[in-house]
Amino acid sequence: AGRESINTEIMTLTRFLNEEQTKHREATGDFTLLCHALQFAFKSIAYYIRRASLINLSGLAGSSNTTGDEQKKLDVIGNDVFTAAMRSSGRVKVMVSEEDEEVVVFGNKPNARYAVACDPIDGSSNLDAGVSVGTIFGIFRLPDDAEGTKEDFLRPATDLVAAGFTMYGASTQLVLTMKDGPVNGFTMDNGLGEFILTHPDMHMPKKRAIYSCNEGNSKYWEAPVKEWCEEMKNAEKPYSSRYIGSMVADAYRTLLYGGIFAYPADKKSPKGKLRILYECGPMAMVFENAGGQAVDSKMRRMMTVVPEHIHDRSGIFLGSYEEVQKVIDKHKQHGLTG
Ligand code: P6P
Repeated sequence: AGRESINTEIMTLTRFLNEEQTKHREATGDFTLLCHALQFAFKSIAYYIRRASLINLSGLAGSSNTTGDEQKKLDVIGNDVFTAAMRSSGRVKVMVSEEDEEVVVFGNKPNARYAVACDPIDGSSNLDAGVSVGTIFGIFRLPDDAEGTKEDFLRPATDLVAAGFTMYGASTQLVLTMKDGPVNGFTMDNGLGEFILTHPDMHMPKKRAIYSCNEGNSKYWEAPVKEWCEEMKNAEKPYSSRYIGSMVADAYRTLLYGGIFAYPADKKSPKGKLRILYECGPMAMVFENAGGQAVDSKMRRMMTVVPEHIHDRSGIFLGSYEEVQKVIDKHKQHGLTG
């Protein structure tokens, strides 16, 4: 009597992953171990991001990454933390990171059968402004005899066994999906130090009058993209525009509320800006598994696009099924199809 009603059945990420494993008879537990290492990386990065302003970790680190972006100290820390967690898991043979020009091969890991692509801190250019940033990741299973080379990553996102992203915002969110599986959202409970399942089996609204793109690029856009955007703005009930400039934040809102996120390839960025392996591919898998769709600037299903190089970029339209369909139909009117 009078006992505080406590929930003894909290579904933590740890418990979720263990229960996932029992669903697969053949599971060796390697994937579960890898996901626990991922979980630790997300907790660590969240910790450093939150302390950044306190101990002046933000600001430039004086180095720059593969694309010449000024690297912020947290970029470097995020990459080091993530790489260390993958190495210590003993289950990852090779890794691609936005912060490393070449693949990172983890030597003498006899049980390592996974390849992980990640952007440790996506949106980091917004860090000093307090905008939500996040980690985007995709996990490939390797053939048993794989050496662990960049060729292991030159595959379509349909090969991914899992993908997802975190968002270090007002709270720390994790969105995780397995191949052909549901999309599950977790929220970090700082008291418990655990991710808690708060958004089980996420399904996007089929349509929503919200568009998210950097219209500052519109003078460079191809005709179908310009027409698509103008039609939304001049609709009977005009669309709302929401653009944060941090992919994880724009993607998370689009996943929850519906709408469409677009970063088209254009005359300024003919190959697009966002990276196939650790931005477009993993996001496409999350959105498809949540009932949405994702295409590149040639209207090809994003999950079928194969990068030629590990840092290749692509245009992307990502969002509610019917909203992306509008872009596809507009391109069809112009005789451009996937
Ligand atoms: P723009 C952040 O720098 C990023 O890589 C993504 O997170 C974001 O969606 C995009 O670039 C923003 O690009 O050109 O609109 O500033």
